[in-house]
Amino acid sequence: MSSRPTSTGGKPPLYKIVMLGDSGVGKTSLVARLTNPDRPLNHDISATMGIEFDTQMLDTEHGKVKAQIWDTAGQERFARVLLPTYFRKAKGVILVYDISNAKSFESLSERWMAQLNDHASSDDLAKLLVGNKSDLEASREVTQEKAEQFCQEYGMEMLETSAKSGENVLKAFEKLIGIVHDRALAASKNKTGIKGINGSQQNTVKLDDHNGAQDASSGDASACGC
Ligand code: G3D
Ligand code: MG
Repeated sequence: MSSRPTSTGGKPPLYKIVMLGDSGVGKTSLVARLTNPDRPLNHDISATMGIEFDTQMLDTEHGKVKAQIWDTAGQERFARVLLPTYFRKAKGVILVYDISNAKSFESLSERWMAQLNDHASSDDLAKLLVGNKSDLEASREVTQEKAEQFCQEYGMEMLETSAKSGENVLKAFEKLIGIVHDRALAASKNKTGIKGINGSQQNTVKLDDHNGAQDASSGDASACGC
């Protein structure tokens, strides 16, 4: 209905989103599949510690936006001290578990949701639950019903993906970024109110630039503050 694009012409808004979940669930593979869809899954993660991010242009119902996707580089146990940096100015989070690993699903409520609430104002973050490795149906340990219960409890939507086959990978990122963008547009409308009528498109980008992750729009790691 109100599908007026808001980022036509100008610079597309940039939103930081973060990947969360146990080691081995496929976070890095999902990002790699999105940003390099033709690359085989066989990635070589060097022994880097800390955080890395990649940017990707994505389509939403209301125009193109740029997603800056942050991922823990290396072992998640190093992430604790880096969590404040990790969550700083994030607008969305993808909570990933492995459908063939019940423990990775339990970790979401036992560990990752708590960390999320400790370090980010949860209301400000759009969240998406992703059950990865859907190609491993024969070894499934987490039913869709269980995942749906989780979603109801924490107020989010979910998708099952396979970084291996590519199934639903783009859809998952587009879904989250769509929610993030809609929220930003709504917030921008509220903030600009009547005054914003003249230049709402410009204001959308500017407001987002102030609140978002614009400093690193070039993909320059120096801007991440880590
Ligand atoms: P992480 O970043 O969450 O720690 P990785 O997870 O992306 O490093 O992936 C961990 C392992 O799971 C990798 O296997 C990777 O190839 C595999 N993997 C990731 N996504 C999928 C998927 O959708 N399906 C299947 N079958 N495997 C997947 P290795 O053997 O390299 O450790
Ligand atoms: Mg990883």
